[in-house]
Amino acid sequence: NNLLTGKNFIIMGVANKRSIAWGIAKALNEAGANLIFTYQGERLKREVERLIPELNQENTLLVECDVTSDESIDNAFGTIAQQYPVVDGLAHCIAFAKREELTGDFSDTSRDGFQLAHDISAFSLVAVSKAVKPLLKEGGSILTLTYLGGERVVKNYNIMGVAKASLDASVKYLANDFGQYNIRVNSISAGPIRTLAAKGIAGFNENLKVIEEKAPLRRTTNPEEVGKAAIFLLSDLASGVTGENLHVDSGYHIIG
Ligand code: 0WD
Repeated sequence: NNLLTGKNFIIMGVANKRSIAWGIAKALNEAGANLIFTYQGERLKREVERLIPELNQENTLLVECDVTSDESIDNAFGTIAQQYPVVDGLAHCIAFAKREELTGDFSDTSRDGFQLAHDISAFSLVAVSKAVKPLLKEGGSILTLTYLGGERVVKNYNIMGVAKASLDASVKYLANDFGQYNIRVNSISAGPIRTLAAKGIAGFNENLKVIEEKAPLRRTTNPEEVGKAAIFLLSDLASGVTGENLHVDSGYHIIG
């Protein structure tokens, strides 16, 4: 389909082919969008470079952006602005917590681990939203990825759950700030998907088994399904939707 032909989208957080960001990239590519990728460091740059030929993109812009650094964010969006005066949207697919804090008691979270998880997983959305706003000259759509562990207690998700709660609230405040510029801000709450980030969470495989047994669709979610929902939220199909969290989780969130 040609839903997004001629539109420019920034995708942050492709680490490898299993990344949810890559599922979103494939869906946006399929819909005709031009893609701009940001990566965290040299190692991930090579990974993204290897993947890009799978898409039918021309001259894809690849920009380094470490979201823990204001300077890196400024440089990245400055570089993007030089090549793309107008951007139509951004997918923020970034999170991090210390592995040792994704197991055991939440009350054992360190000050440092608490701050780091919030900085990379929640504040980064605020910072990149501010940075991309001047490029969204014709309105636009910002999308982030969240998880059920921010709405209720999910075993071992711990500090990442608390950071996701902060991210979810940030979506609402950003949506309210930016609505007057016809910029929408939404999230997708994805069901558990086996990715690099997910490997850090203790007991992740058991969690997948529970989803297969209990979710209304009786199966886990895949990145392609998140990609399809992303097309909706990032396109004009969702022109009336902002501050929303769309669960793409085989329906698991309704199960008590
Ligand atoms: O089950 C899952 N996998 C779910 C993931 C369920 C629901 C939500 N999510 C969320 C994650 O919390 C995250 O927000 O989806 C988002 C994408 O995560 P992913 O696709 O599961 O994981 P991954 O492929 O590892 O991508 C996350 C990436 C990083 O990868 P690594 O694994 O290298 O930390 O976030 C990026 C990095 O590419 N990232 C950063 N980017 C810029 N600056 C930084 C940073 N400082 N730190 C991490």
